[in-house]
Amino acid sequence: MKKLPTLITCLALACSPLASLEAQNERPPRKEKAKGGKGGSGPRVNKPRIDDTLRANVYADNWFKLYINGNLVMVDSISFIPHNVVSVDILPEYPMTIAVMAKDNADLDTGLEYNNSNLGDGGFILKFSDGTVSNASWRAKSFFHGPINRDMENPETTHKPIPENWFAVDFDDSAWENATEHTEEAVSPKSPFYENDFEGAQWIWTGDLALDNTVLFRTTIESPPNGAPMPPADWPRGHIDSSNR
Ligand SMILES: [Ca+2]
Ligand SMILES: [Ca+2]
Repeated sequence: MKKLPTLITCLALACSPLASLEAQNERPPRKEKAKGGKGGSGPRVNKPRIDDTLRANVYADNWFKLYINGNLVMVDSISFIPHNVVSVDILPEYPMTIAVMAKDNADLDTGLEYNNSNLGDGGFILKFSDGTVSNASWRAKSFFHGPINRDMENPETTHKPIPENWFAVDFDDSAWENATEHTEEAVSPKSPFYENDFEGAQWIWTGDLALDNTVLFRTTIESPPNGAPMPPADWPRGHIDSSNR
């Protein structure tokens, strides 16, 4: 019987979805590190913790890479099939410019797949745990189209050069069209999609799900869409140099 009050507390508070949300927003104070403890020397730095990160869920038919504020943070590790969800933890940074290259599986010369026997289609969807979702407010532009006029007998394609700085924060995407939202039926996602949280997100592409094969998307998120507090301005924002140096 001694355990009962603990159980009731759990049922009433911590186990309800609302309570767990509140618990996330009221994070416990950081433990002060004892002087002379393990770690580097120097002035105390307000460092982010793992529970300061966002969970990013992304699914692309067939492949994507994603930049946040000019830094590469996600790459689909499976180039074509099976279709997969990529989930990573990212440190929020607002305003947050998200830039995505998404590719349908398509031969660069014919626009077809499976040894030029098939016309495939694309699709992209994203949700971050701060409430960021893909939708028609994003900008989109196709850089690889074909087969032109769906001609599978004599397939021809067009390519536009991809701007060198397409993922930069200050890249001008104002001439790009808005992304087109597509139905789940049209994209027909495979099983991993249903095992991850994409609630509220929309499937996006250009207007042509079948013939536009390489699509760039961009959007900027000014503040957490779910109303969460802005991250501290004094978090260290260093970036690892991934070159072979
Ligand atoms: Ca295609
Ligand atoms: Ca495809």
